[in-house]
Amino acid sequence: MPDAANDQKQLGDIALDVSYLDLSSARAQCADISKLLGVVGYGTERPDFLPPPCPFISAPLKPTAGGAMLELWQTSSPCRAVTLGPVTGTCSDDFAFGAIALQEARGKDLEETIHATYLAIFDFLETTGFTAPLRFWNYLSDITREDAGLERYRWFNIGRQRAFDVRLREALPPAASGVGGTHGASAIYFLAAHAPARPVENPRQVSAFAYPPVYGPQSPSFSRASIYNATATPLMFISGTASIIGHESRHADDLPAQIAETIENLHAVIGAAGITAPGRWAFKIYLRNPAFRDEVDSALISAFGAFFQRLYLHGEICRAELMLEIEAFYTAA
Ligand code: 3EB
Repeated sequence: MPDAANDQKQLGDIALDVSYLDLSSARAQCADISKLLGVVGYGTERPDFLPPPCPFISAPLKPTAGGAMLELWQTSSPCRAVTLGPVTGTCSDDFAFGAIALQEARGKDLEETIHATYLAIFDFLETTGFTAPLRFWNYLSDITREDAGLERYRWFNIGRQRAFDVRLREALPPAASGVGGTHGASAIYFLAAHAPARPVENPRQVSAFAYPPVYGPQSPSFSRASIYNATATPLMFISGTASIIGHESRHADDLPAQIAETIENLHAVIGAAGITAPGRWAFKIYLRNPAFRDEVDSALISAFGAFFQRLYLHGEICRAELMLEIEAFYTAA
């Protein structure tokens, strides 16, 4: 079983799609970048075969299988590159993609860096007319380390929310993932559209933005999932999902139980979104220990079948007791 099972379908009517590919498979896909929104690298810097206009960011996470993997976001209309401040991005008719490699900072400086970065993202969104962020990925180095009296993830949450307070047009935050990098610079990337997605919460969990102060002075600003219906085929973005019930982590040090609880949470949020139609799924799985991979993979196959993409990454989950976190992207087929 390859680390990322991948069926090479044509995009056709699908307005947005992701592929997780190794370098040799990606090479062919990158020959024509006209509909490529952007590329994220895991365990690799920018590949030499990727033409310069296409945005690329190297994420500070490595594939659990070793080697390199690329995440390719493709759409069905032509993409043009747009760079604005620290954001390198693209716009198609329906979607925008952007990425920022962060300067390392500590403590209050980290809060300021995150605040400035999110303000720059909103500048990009306003300038391009893609005013609705659909999905953020936040990969933060040393995410659980304490810096100047506060955990780095908590400084991050304060900086992000300060930007959302003044610039986010929607009442509820978009879907997101927040994961600790294992090497190299922190990175943020995002997808945006002209109209917002509909936020979806998980009935088994307290909304992250309503977490009590025990998790930090500023609760994390993300929705558990969102549904985007403005394209011909509905899309669903599921945020990083872990073994959390209510607001509490469950099953510390019990891998099988954390896997089962995480899958229950995925089912719950899919149910809350009302997704029943068959479609294409892509899962990104963050593992505290690469050795967890086979056990998680068999559980995911039992739960969802083998015909979807899976990308396994070694990352630090933002609570010390959590062993894995799973995010997903769905497009009705
Ligand atoms: C949690 O449920 C796990 O801060 O953007 C998951 C998804 C997590 C997104 C974020 C954090 C974020 O609290 C961590």
